[in-house]
Amino acid sequence: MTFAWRTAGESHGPSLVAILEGIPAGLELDLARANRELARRQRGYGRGARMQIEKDELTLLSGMRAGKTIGSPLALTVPNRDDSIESLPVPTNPRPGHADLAGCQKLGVRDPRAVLERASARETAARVAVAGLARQVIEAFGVEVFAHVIELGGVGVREDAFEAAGEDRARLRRESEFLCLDPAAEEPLRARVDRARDDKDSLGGVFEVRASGLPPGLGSYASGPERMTSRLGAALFSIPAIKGVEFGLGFESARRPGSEVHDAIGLQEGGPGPFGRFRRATNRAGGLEGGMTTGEPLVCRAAMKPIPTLRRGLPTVDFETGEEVRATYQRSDVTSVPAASVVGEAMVALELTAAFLEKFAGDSLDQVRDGYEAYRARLGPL
Ligand code: EPS
Repeated sequence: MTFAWRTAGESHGPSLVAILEGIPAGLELDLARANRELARRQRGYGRGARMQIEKDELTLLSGMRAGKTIGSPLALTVPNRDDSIESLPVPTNPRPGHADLAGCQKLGVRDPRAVLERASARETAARVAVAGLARQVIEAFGVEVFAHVIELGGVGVREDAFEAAGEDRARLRRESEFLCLDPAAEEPLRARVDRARDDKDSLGGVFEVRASGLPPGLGSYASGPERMTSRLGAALFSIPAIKGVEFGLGFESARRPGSEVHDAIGLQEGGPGPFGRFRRATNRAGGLEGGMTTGEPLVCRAAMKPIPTLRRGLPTVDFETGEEVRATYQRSDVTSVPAASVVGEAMVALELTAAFLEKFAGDSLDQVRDGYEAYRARLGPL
């Protein structure tokens, strides 16, 4: 079965739901692993009242027997505690920056709730649940995907935060209110969010996603849409509010001469490593060349705009009166960049899983492993 997933559900409907197919049979699935990701998505300093209400947890309805996948579609739900969709007021004006106005025009209605219930970033909880299951395939082959916040409201963490954190990174991120890796940045970040809250404003930021343990050759140089760069870019841009994505040096590579951009190819000391005998002294490409993974760590960053629901209400127009008014405020987050980093990690993990299962296709995990081992063996002399 081809790898594919889809979500459904409104922000204040009874439940978010998702179907995931193409996971090979015989994978031991750890549901708690996925629920930990859901809990992490709810975290972060600057989130609003909704996260106090919800306790996102998935229920798996199909695709598993005796703790293992059976090769059939996995169906899951993440119920909403706030399921008040039928009683919530209809906003009389569209919020600038949200899907409200273009969505109303698209549907030919003056009911932003018809649009915002699905356009809300609440949908990303379903994606995190799907990824929390799917990524267990690539984790079984040693692939680790890790996201952390590197900037929020213009306040940055130290540039070498990932390297400096080393093996402590999971702990540092767990202990951070911003899911970042620089303890010294916590205080200025908190102050920045407090100031925005006092100003009745909202804040965006940047997160970084890294993936290690990837074999070279995932993706394709042969067709544009199959390039890993296209696929990962689309995956990250599919997250609401993402305005920019870069890989490796990204925009900076446009400013440098070629000799300071490309990663020289050398030989590994001590013979073939897990993925052949070639090694890069640098990884400015961020683990992608020619639309394929290089075997070096994948490094990508995504920029998130501030949430468009502001306590101070941005200028807009009332649908009924045609008068210029301030957008209605019900509740929202001051920032959800930490949550977005969890979603970004999930989207990258999903796309890598898809590409991995395309290259090493198999109906069972054993068959996938056979393909993977044969590929690795061929990389030995290469
Ligand atoms: C979200 C739930 C929403 C928002 C947020 C994402 O809850 P509510 O709208 O009921 O307060 O907190 O939605 C947005 C940021 C947005 O722009 O729509 C969640 O679960 O992540």
